[in-house]
Amino acid sequence: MKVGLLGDIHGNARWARHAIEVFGARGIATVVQVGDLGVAHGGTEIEKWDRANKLLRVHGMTMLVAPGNHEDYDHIDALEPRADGWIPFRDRILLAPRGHRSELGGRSVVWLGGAGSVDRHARRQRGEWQGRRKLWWEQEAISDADIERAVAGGHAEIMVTHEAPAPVPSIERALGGRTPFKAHDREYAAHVRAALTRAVDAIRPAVLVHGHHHRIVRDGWRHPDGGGATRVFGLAAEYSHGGLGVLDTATLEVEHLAFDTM
Ligand SMILES: [Mn+2]
Repeated sequence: MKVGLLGDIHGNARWARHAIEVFGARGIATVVQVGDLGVAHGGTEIEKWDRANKLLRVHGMTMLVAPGNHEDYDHIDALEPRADGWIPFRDRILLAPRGHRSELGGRSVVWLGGAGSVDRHARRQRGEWQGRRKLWWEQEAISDADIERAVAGGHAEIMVTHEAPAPVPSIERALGGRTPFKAHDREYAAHVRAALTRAVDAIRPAVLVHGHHHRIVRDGWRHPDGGGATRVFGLAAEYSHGGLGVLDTATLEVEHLAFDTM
């Protein structure tokens, strides 16, 4: 089974429509979106997501989402989960609660969204300036209860996350150097990443697919006891090379697609 992979889109419905057309042309029926979808509601957001949902329906496609750190979690928390656990943002756009389990092409999958925002301080401040508009949600952080739920089902072959485990050499290299972010926000983000890493260590998936770092990652996370490694594939963000990908569930290989793919 070929599964479409969609990186962070930050609410860009135009890029989402492009992705749906690309995957539709390849006969793909299931799209995994790795968070920072841009969940929002009210005003023009309603029609925007209704239209994206309609396009998914036209292509007979479903988008499965591991929510990120830039989502309206107050809205997500107000949605009623279905009997199978999926949270319907729309009937074709399903959000995975933290620790959700499903299958893709006969492979076991565990979903664990969330990440700590390194720009937490700036988002709170900008929200204040914009008339107390909410730009940061504390529910973005992965809690101990989230980890317990994720780990409870034991091993899974595939893990879909927003944040990446640590360390992943190519991500650490990219994060090195100067940063505009406050030390306590960087510590907070690292703390959330460490929480995710504990879950990955307990689940030990063969493959982990993530977003958040806005870059192509084709790397690995070594199991701390030296017993093996999880292959780590990161998707880039909207309008970038590697912002789209394809996972072959038979081989567990991931292909990153070029920006101009159609
Ligand atoms: Mn993002």
